[in-house]
Amino acid sequence: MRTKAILITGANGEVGHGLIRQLAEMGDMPPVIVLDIRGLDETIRPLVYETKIGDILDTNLLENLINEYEIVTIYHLAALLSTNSEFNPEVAHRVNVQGTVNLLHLATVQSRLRGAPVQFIFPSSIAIYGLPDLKTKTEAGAISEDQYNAPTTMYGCNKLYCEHLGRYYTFHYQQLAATPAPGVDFRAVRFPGLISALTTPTGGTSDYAPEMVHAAAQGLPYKSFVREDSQIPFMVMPDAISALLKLAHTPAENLSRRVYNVTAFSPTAADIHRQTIAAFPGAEITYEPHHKRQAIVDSWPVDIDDRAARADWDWKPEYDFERGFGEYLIPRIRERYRR
Ligand code: AKB
Repeated sequence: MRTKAILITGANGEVGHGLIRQLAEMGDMPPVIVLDIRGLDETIRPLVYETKIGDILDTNLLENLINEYEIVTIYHLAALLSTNSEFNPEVAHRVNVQGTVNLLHLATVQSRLRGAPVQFIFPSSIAIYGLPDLKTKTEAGAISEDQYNAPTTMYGCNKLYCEHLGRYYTFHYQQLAATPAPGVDFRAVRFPGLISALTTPTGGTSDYAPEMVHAAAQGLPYKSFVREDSQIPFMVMPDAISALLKLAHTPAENLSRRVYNVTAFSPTAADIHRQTIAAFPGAEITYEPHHKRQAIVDSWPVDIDDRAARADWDWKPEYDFERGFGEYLIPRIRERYRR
């Protein structure tokens, strides 16, 4: 018989680290298998049942997974982020979209084999939003899921399209077949910028926030690529993991939608600077805005309305800006760089 399992793709990324640790602490979960193109960091490798080193574009590898495991839930975290995707948009499309289609197909095959929909948990992003100018961004304030869906990056386009794919695979897959397949149980959160104490981001445009704090903690100078007044929503990593797990454990009948905004606080780069200096007084932080990366950040909303998530699955962040820095980020980052 196949082993029942949870599959995490892109497990070696920032969210993957946090998710694996949290799932391991929960204990009463199916074994976790991970798929990552770079393997798995040795600090978390003991926490998973098996590590598969491979590419989500390798359909043979994915088919073999079906033979080995009865996958009941997929956390599909593998993606090229917004800045990296702009250097090679077609590669980003292949990884972010075709990779997701490959995983959605795997999920439909597994759903048919087990006679029940496989849960497909997908991290979307505020990158799916596109505000046309700063005046509109400021006046719009906290926007809801269905406003300004006009991304200006390949990554944002990829994430928005994958949200629609998830809805299709959940409600309309092979709708003309004589006996339609059970489909999948797709659910997505649109993450704001994420700040982790344990890992540093790779290739995002919201990276200025974690980069600033991690540089200061190491006594390194930091040159911000955005202006001081740049403002977008953020949350600390523990709340991001909590959002994924709460959404995954919510009965489908409670969901009024399949894509939800979640957020915690919306600091300016100057606010982050002030918190960083308070923790690391000697920190050397300057500003040299990168015109094009700044334009991406300016196209993202100043805040997002997460009332639907709060209503449907009792979402609320544990950490606001002050607590996020004072009780999570600074103590854990100090500990990390003290070693
Ligand atoms: C990025 O900056 O690309 C990501 C995101 C906001 O989704 N961190």
